Amino acid sequence: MDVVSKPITPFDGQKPGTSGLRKKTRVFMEPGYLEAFVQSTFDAIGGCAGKTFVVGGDGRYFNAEAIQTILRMAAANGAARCIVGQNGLLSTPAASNLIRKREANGGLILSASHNPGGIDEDFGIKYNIANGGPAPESVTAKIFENTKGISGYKTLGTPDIDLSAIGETEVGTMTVEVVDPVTEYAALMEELFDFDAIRALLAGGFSVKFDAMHAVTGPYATAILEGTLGAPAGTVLNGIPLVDFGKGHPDPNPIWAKPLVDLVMSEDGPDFAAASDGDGDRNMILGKGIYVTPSDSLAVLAANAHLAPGYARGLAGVARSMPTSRAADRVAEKAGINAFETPTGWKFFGNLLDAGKATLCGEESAGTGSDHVREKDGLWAVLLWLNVLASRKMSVQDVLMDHWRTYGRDYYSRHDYEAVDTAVAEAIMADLQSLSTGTMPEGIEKIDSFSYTDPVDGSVSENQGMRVFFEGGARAVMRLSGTGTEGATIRLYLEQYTPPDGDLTIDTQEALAPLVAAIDKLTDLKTRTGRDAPDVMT
Ligand code: G16
Repeated sequence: MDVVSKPITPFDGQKPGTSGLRKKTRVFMEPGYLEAFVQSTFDAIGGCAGKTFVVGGDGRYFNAEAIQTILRMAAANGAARCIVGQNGLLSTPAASNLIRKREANGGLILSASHNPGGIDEDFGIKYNIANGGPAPESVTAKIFENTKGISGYKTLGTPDIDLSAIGETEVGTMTVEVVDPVTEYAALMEELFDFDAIRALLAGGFSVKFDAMHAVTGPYATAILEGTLGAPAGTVLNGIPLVDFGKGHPDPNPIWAKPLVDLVMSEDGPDFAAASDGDGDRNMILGKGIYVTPSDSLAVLAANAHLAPGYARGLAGVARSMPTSRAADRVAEKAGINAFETPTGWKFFGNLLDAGKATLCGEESAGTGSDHVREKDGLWAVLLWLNVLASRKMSVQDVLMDHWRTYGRDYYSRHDYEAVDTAVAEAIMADLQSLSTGTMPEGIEKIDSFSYTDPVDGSVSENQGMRVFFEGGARAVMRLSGTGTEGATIRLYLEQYTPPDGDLTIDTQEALAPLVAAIDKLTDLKTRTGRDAPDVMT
């Protein structure tokens, strides 16, 4: 085996964000760019000698080429085995599951999640550790340090490996094992959920549509929903993964999955509909005539998870990211279980799940998951909802109303201002920070910057977003996205609680309008960004 050492000079800005390194595809295609990051990762984890990795991605443009580069580099760095999804495909939760099931040392996942794919769109890579979850900040910080001083990388001069056939191939001294991307994941879902009950629900005429958005969940949803559970053919929409996701944004929210939302809002729409994103870790849940916000979805699932066999023994606790609404906390309080508030980023849930402190986790950004893997999981959320509906024999709308009548309703929305000039965005945040000290403006109880101390390892993460607490209990949060690839994205998260005996059916944006006005007065957001309205409202 001829290991080749190639010299390179460091690239600026290879700092992993909320979820790995995300950049424009053309940036990743610059000679040596991907290699510099991958070698820095291998060096940060103490080398590859004798190790096993899982490698796969969401199938977007450059996925296939990047995997070949990674396999050659892993072999040259001494790895023993790489387990790769057939044709390079693995959803993020399926990759997490494979890392755990096969006791791999880690995994490299190629995705820019819900961002569009294509040569002029986005690409990304992240490293997951042996528990199947995203590398914690201690590891990503080391990777970034290494990128700054890197001088070369190791590779092999071998030809591309055929990833279309299941089986094993040798690359130098490393074995490449190509596996079916769906099999292990589907088996896990069958362990967790009452498939007989879901099958009976579907057989009884309960109609479902699942929009895979031309992304990676297509094969998973087709095999499980239409195959094992017997939903009619055509239940899965846009089920073939495409390198450019059909030129869409594979982002399951009411803007980018509008056709699906229109469908459930129509007279003859399905009883239940859902969508997942580029790499299969996000979800959107809809019922006939209703959109379930991710924060409510987490709370409803927390209150009902015991109806699924995998969670029948109850939950140890529920964790949510700080900007997620406090609906889940109300469920935890009533049930007498732990409630945790973490910074944005699934990596912060890893320790809580490993330590058995939390069982369910969720984020406002359409992510829900549990201790079955160490990533959020789109299709898992869909199956848990179906299990709950099969067991309670109620519509989505009735389940939600019943929930609000029990716990009250947290009216909630996120407003995004995208591609804002970075200096302007940073100045808005800095000014808000400076308002946190001194006399509070009228109507505001407290402004603070969220910082988190991990209850398991004691690590501290500071500056995780500005929180504004209003008199009367409303809350607004402002932070800059860590996943964008162009300028800055300002995220404004708005939340207003109404008790069970209050008005539970106000239009969300109407309910939150006074809060939007108060924040605009406080920050001058619209004038400073030059926008009349947000680009996205979830
Ligand atoms: C990633 C992270 C999530 C986070 C989301 C948005 O999701 O895994 O934890 O909530 O980004 O982050 P930000 O607000 O910083 O843009 P995904 O689905 O993009 O991998």
